[in-house]
Amino acid sequence: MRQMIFENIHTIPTSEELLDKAFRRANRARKGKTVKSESSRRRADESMLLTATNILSDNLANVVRQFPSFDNIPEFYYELADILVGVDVLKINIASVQWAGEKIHEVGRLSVGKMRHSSDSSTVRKAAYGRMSSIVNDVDKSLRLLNDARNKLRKLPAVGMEPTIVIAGYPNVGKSSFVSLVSSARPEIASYPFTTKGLAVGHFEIDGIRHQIIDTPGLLDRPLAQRNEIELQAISALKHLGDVLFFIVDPTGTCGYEQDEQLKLLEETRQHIGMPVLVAANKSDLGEVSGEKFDMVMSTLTGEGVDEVMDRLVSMIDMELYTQKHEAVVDVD
Ligand SMILES: Nc1nc2c(ncn2[C@@H]2O[C@H](COP(=O)(O)OP(=O)(O)O)[C@@H](O)[C@H]2O)c(=O)[nH]1
Ligand SMILES: [Mg+2]
Repeated sequence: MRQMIFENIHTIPTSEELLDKAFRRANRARKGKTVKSESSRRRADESMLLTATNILSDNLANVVRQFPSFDNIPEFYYELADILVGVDVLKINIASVQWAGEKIHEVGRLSVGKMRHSSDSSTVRKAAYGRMSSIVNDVDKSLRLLNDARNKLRKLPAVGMEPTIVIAGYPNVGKSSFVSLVSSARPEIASYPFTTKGLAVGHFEIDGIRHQIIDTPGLLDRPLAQRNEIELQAISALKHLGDVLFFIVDPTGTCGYEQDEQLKLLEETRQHIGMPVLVAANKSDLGEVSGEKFDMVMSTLTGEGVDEVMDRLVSMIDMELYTQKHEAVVDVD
């Protein structure tokens, strides 16, 4: 199952587009109605006003409804939304739009009431139009901000809720080779802001349970000291996604990095990411590897040790914690 948290938010109209649509429909509602008598004129005005009220309040409510309740989304998405836009900013602007929708509803209702006791229904309607326009124009900034947010948020990766292994290690140690080797199909690339390469997501099944394995090119493959604040947050958001971290070392150094350098990155990553870590030495086909610094030894070229690594990774996933993490998640339609 993939999470659809922000993917389905439609384009959010500007105030001008909203008002245009509402008054155009209202004019159409008048058509076909005779305006010969005062009572028929009033009926036409009433029908126009109701149409405009409904279109505006429904559309504004619809904007609000499309955003998830931020208290119920997985922490991974919460943190990313916070980095990209700011959850407080989102909440404030969503609340403004909600307020506008409710206010318009109220103005419409009161004005229709007023119309019934007035001899000039068209003046009442126009006054109501004016108030509605100014309410909608007042939230134009919020609508634009939410539309920008929507454009950013919908690019967040749609990742599954399966138990998840996150991979780390310097470039060329064999991360991609490992993901390809253990995945049942070609890894999919999920876009992830802050890295042009996206996340490579593979799947496999063990004991009838679907798991996912995620390679994070450009994120967990170099020292944190070279990162800016945003990148650090983007990395730290990964801890909400992963249940276990798999760190691959190439002790042969053919990757172009010394083993000591790689082990330094390991320690940093271990501290920053806050999940259980399994360390494997890869490329065992190239020569003997002394095992003390590594939990496992493998070769993604020959496949040696890979099954054992997989068993170990899966057994390290704390399923109780995993369940807790996902309990709060509600489906968003
Ligand atoms: N000899 C040997 N080469 C490997 C092994 N695993 C990966 N490689 C090679 O190392 C290079 C980098 O591998 P890749 O999976 O792209 O590393 P990544 O940058 O960590 O994703 C490629 O040329 C692979 O063929 C291995 O177990 N043994
Ligand atoms: Mg790679």
